[in-house]
Amino acid sequence: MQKNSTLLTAMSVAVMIGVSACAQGQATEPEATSSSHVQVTDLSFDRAWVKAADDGMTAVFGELKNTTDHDLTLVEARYEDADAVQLHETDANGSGGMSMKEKEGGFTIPAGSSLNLEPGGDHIMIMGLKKAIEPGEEISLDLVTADGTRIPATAVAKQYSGAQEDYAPGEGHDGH
Ligand SMILES: [Cu+2]
Repeated sequence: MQKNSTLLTAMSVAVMIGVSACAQGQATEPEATSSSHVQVTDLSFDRAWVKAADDGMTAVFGELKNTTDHDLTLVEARYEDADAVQLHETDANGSGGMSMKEKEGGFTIPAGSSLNLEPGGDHIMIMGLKKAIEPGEEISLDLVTADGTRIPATAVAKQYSGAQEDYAPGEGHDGH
């Protein structure tokens, strides 16, 4: 009984956070449920994959699916075994190639719709790998939306030779 009502509270809190950030104050975080498999996720990351890499940078792709009736914004992604994770967009760099940079304001996924993260487009950039990501390996990520919801996700590593866009933080630079 006690357990059930706690669960219900956690679920309605999670729903409320989606509607109003103000709900956070009195909520004793639904942290207690994190060890169980309760899914309160209204954003899913389908067919997620990561480019296998020994070191340096790599990128995560897949389909971000918003099943709510309001827009969601992904503002942050976290991955333990790297120095930094950024949300990137890719643009023509004006000299015939492609370059990528941090997407200001994050990724917006429209209500009831999807955003595809794919090579040559938006992607989650992992920088400063602390250990290799081998093909076939599954990595765990956390996605964080603008309302503070944390969504655990996994991505399977694939060998992939594309997605070699230059990284251009701030002003343009040439990669050589
Ligand atoms: Cu990138």
